[in-house]
Amino acid sequence: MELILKSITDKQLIHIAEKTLSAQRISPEEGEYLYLHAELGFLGLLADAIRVQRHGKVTYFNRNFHIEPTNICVFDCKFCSYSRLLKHRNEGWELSEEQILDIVRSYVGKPVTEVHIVGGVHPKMGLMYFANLIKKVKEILPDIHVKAFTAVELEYMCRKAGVSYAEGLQILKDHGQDSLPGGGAEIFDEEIRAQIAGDKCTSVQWLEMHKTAHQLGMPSNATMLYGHVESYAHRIDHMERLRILQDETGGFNTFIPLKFRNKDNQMSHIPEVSVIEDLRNYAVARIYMDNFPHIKAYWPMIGRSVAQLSLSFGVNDIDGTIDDSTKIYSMAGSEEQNPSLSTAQLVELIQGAGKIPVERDTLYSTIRNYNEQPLQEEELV
Ligand code: V47
Ligand code: SF4
Repeated sequence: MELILKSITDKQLIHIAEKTLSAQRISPEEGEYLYLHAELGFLGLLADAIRVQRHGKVTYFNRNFHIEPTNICVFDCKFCSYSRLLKHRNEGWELSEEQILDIVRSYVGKPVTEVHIVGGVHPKMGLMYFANLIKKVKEILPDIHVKAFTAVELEYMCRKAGVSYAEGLQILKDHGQDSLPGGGAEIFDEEIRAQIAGDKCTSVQWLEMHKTAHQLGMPSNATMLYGHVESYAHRIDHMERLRILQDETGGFNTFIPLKFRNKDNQMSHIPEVSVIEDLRNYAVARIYMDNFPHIKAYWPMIGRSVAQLSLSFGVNDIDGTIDDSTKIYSMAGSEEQNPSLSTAQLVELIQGAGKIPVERDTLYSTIRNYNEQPLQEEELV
């Protein structure tokens, strides 16, 4: 790294690299400077140095499945290819409680550790409906970690039920919800948010919901939808607001940059950014988010090859086996039309990138290191 720094003539970049390598936080201006002036190679080396310091070659994944109870939604986010507005509800799906529980039952005896439950915001599926559903999920799979509901869904549920965020989250926690996923954050800048997701919860509400969850002992993740109408300054502003909240609560596990995909939505006229931009973005996120332990590349959205590349640009987690149970990205144009990888395929993908595959639970406790305990023949069936 030092040799490479000597070949760089931009003093500002050298200063940022020195700060980063000595574990000093970079400022929003420096973050924006990286986006504007740093080459992919430089960003990759810096982000990888942080990754190696923190995680060595370890790359985490988990064994999980998704449940999407409905894609009928009262909101109208312009980038969303998945939802069907209430007025087009005949085109959407709405699983009954029994159908949802049947999905859960199909995982009895399988080695999954997490269920991820998110969907459209349906006016008839309220706080107590979901609280009771989670209780029933836990009756079927008592050891499963329930990561459920974005802050957008939670804000609506609490508003409709007439309870505070703390009261609503406590009810869900008492019924078995363990943590929150990171969706619904999009871009916090109020002007951009108004253009792309004007009718759902505000940025302040999103952050308040996660803060309240952390105070109640429910950890969470955070996402950022990038590569549409936002500028680099907006991405830095987004990450800065998260970094400040993380300093206060320490409740975030993972930061997940989500690339905007442009198929079949109201923003289809906006071209998607390049793979180079995806990798630059992962690297800046790793460098900027110094108090986030993990950076995740969500492979169903960027595809397996870019997920492999991202592991050299600061990413140390590639989510889970998924089991073909999410439609959000296939409907938005991802190259992954049936997102499902077996454990053997995930392990191979990570090893193929020269990293060490480690299966984790939702809270990043190690379940198994696959270099030390390789998959056995009988586990491949
Ligand atoms: O909030 C919707 C995004 C998110 C598009 O916490 C789109 O572990 C790109 O948050 N192009 C939901 N993105 C998914 C999500 C998530 C996924 C995996 C893991 C975790 C976690 C969270 O999907 C939405 C929105 O930002 N999204 N449409 C689209 N066209
Ligand atoms: Fe509804 Fe979520 Fe789609 Fe927005 S992103 S329209 S809140 S399902």
